[in-house]
Amino acid sequence: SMGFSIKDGPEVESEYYNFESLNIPSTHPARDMQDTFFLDKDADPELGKLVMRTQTSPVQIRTMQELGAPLRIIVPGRVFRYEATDASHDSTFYQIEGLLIGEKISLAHLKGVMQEFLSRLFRKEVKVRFRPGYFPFVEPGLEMDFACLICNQKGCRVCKYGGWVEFMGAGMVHPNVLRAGKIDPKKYCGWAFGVGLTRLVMMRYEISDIRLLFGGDTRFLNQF
Ligand code: 2U9
Repeated sequence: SMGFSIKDGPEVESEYYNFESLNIPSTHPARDMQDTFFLDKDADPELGKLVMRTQTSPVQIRTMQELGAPLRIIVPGRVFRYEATDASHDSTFYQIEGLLIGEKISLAHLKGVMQEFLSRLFRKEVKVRFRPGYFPFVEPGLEMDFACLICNQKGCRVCKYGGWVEFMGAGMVHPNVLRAGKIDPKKYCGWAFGVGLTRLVMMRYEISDIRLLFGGDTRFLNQF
């Protein structure tokens, strides 16, 4: 209802779309074998090795190349990380990312869109705030919190007694990333955001161990 289209794309990606095009150089720690599932096959000489996508962002690059600017899309999907599992980490989880590209777009638009999104999701006014953050694909980058709805900011377990719940990362799309998407950074700019959907689900249903969601135990899954 805010004019975003929903897009999806491959879960097996090339190093180029998963990393290089997103301004993540080969020296970046995220490229380490400890963090990424690599397949034995190469994509093609120019696109590098095949990997399980670590975020849905390659879909945004592909869509920029396909449709150009202006653009307004939401990209939900499954992503993969090669890491030890514990109650809050699993090797598979869901993300929702968003991308808005146009002329004279600012972070004020992002704040408005996210405030509206959360208010509709929770069916009441929700306050949000920005904090500085760093992600290679955006500049400036930021993290966004919302005012805790469980305790009205009085302090509870969900907000760890701070009154704010960490919600997502976001920022203005880096000019290198726009160029990778064949969009002219002199004419267009925009923002992107990423939300860990699985984390939101855990909060919504008070699930204390992420592994329950993909563990395949039907006694747990049947309640939904
Ligand atoms: C393009 C350009 C920029 C998407 C972004 C984040 C910040 C972020 C995390 C949220 C929780 C990953 O699931 S998580 O662990 N994501 O913090 N994502 S900006 O930025 C993009 C995406 C695509 C072309």
